[in-house]
Amino acid sequence: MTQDYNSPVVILLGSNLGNREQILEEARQSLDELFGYHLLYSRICITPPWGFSADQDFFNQVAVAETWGDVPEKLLDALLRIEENAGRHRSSSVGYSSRTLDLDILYMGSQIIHTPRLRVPHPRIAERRFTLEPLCELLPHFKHPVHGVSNTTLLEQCADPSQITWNVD
Ligand code: A4P
Ligand code: MG
Repeated sequence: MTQDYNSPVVILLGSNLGNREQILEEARQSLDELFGYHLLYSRICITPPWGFSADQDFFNQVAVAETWGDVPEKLLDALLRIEENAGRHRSSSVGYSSRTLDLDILYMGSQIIHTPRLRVPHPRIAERRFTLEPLCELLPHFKHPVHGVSNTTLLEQCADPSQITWNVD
């Protein structure tokens, strides 16, 4: 069971541009290749854009791997390459913009990482229902290493009013 993973690496997948379902499917294949086995995936949820407005809602999903054996920045580099392969373009405008694929590292076990390129746990987990809902599907009991409470508690305390729906195949 996922809850028994000692040091889970948790990644949030997000897409609100292009064929979102296909983009996430290809991203899952790339993540499985990167880690060398089939990761655990939450269901896909459909979520309104958080923090900006956009034409399409997001498809969000959480992936859990057992561990990452290399330096954390190498995982970030690999995720950036997967984003680029999905046609991700970063605009120079300030604020969020629509994207074919975004891969965010939510947790790397209980590590706390603050480097110029990487912050783990992802700093905005507690504020976002689009992150907490799929996260709780896989790791309800995992304790946030900074807040010291479980993902379920974070979700219960989350003030985000966003309406989340689950994608039905
Ligand atoms: N970076 C630092 N820490 C991390 C981390 N833990 N994981 C740096 C991944 N990257 C991390 O990211 C900017 C830089 O963050 C990276 O180069 C990396 O060095 P980016 O992908 O270029 O920019 P971004 O995603 O637009 O900005 P940011 O601040 O990462 O935003 P978020 O937190 O990713 O939020 N609404 C819904 N419904 N669903 C979404 O998925 N996503 C966002 C983006 C906004 N609203 C959304 C969603
Ligand atoms: Mg991001």
